[in-house]
Amino acid sequence: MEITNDTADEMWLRASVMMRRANHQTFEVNVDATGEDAVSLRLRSEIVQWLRAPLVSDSAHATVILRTVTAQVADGLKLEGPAADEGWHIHVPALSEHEKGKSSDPVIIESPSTRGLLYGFYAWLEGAVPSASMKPQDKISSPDQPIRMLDQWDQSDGSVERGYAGESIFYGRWGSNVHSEFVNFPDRGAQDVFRGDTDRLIAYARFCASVGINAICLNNVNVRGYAIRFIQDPWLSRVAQIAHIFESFGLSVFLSVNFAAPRIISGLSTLDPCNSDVQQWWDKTVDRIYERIPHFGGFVVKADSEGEPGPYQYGRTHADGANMFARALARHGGTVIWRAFVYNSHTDWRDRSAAADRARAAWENFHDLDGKFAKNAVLQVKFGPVDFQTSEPLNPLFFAMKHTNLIMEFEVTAEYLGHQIDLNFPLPQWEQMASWLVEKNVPVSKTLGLYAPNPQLTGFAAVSNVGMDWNWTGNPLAQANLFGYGRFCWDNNIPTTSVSEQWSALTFPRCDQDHQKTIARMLDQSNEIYKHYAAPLGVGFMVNRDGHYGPGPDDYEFSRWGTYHFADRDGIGVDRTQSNGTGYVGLYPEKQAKMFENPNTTPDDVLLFFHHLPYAFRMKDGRSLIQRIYDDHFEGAARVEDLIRQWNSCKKFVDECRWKEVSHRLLLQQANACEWRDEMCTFLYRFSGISDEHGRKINR
Ligand code: GCW
Repeated sequence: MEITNDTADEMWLRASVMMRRANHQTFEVNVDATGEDAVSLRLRSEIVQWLRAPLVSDSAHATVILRTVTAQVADGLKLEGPAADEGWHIHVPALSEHEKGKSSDPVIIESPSTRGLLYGFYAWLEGAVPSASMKPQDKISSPDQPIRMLDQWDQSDGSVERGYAGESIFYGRWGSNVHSEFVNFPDRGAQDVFRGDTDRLIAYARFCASVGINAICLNNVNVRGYAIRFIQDPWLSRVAQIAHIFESFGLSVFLSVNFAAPRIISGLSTLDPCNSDVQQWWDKTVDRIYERIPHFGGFVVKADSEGEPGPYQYGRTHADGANMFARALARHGGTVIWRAFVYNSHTDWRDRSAAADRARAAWENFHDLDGKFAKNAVLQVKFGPVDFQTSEPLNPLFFAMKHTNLIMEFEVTAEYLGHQIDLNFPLPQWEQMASWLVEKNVPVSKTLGLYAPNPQLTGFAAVSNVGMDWNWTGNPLAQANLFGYGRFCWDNNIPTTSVSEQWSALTFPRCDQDHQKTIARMLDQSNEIYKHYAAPLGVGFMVNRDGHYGPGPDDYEFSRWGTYHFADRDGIGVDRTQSNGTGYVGLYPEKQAKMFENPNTTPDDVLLFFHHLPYAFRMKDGRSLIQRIYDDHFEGAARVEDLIRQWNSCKKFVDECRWKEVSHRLLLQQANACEWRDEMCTFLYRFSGISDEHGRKINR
């Protein structure tokens, strides 16, 4: 199979693809991963395809050598951390020697594992593109987190929950463009099918591996329809085919399961996780999965949340629920990932008590269970306590769980961040969240897993943003978000600018360096710009309820979803203080609690998350709260024009297709930003009666 599929965009491998096409250099490659396991086979085929090079058995004459070594890769160079075995060391000889093909000084890529060799190979390939330097050097790198996972919210009918890039690349509907051999299951008349576009899945798996992603969950956490049956044949055999592709690129494959599957599939009368029939049902199911997928990663479970079934119905805890799956999976080395996104959506906006504060929910449901989860169970906690908003403080559960394996969850998909229409590169947000964990100079790479009972079971997961769109992500620039996520999982402290510049150089290799930097700058500014014109200062959920794009300041305000901003004639924001509010602040360790209790020490970004403040409240910069909100919204909208100007300056360096697609979306973003500005300013002016000091015109 060819590396690129002409119908698919090459994302950040574009530069490498171009290099490959133009390359007249001849390589001779020696690789000591000679086994027949899936990763070794894939590594060898990737090398042959990318370098158009023969594999030679004699390393003495090779120009590129890939070899497995111990963590002590070279004199004085050692791979470290909980995922050291996935790290790599690359030795690049001086360019001139290498060009002359001096076999005495080959490129050397080494790692303790074949998976690490694959990562090292891509890293070398990316670094070897003509625009990047190819100085003689030794580079050594290992991932900060052992779990670097993507969650697909793809559904068996081909739709993607919160997906903004077309249909699922995995599943489709009968009659749409799917390969017929994937359709005819003996389940008579099923409309939902596996798409069977193997080329696209291979391409996606390669993108994931090229940025070090090592785990993937293949279906949405809301497990509906035929997806409930993915754990059984005949669906399981299709899942196994997909799993085989991803495993060959070093990704462990997970499935989301429905807690009620034993009843739905086999008619069991109870789902009580402590009932032996239920346990046995899962044991058998898991056994069958491992017969088909011997390296299966495990399950992801959303229970007792947003209408999904769970252990509460049987008077059991989430640890009871998780441990039932953990027991079944442990016999095969699998893991259960249990989501902490559990809240009661039936609240009343008039109720301002602690019990009605949705921000407390994850903590209330889980903090007591610390230490009660099985060793192969991981708790997956959204970064913020509410729901992937533009600005939230770090979920206090990260401080409370001292004996539990933890994953921090993000969205690469832009659910609340502009639907991949508005430019929004969220790396700064992720880094900020992770940095909150840093204490006493212990880096995030260590703090997240500091107390994990199993240091191998800690890391990040994020909802992916790809679909069948020609460019994978709807907005070609949103490819950077996927790339950035991989880089961030690998190196938790990687500076935003270095990621955006790297991505832009790899993705726009025909662009000159200045304009590559212009594109990178657009990305770097984008998250801040979006935050300026969306819900102000961490108050959250002013988004349109119908799909979460654009303003809807009242949409959630009087609903039962428990996400309120409480704007009224006197002020805006949620009082979560200990002295006067819901007491949420008290869930943090003392240092943070002290900072959040006082509006003058609370970071502006999350000010209204923690405090209900009068419009005249003096901000740190001397402006009144209301003026600051007006100013931010005007500034945010104006800065979108700036983005448009910057993109226009790139026109002659970017192919027409991508240029037009991005231009079109920037215009939509401009309209969206103006709508946010006008609606928010009008909304708050109506309540406060306080005019904008600058007398700017609000259009509505
Ligand atoms: O943010 C909310 C989304 C739901 C999602 C849920 C979750 C998969 O709006 O679409 O459901 O979070 O994370 O479970």
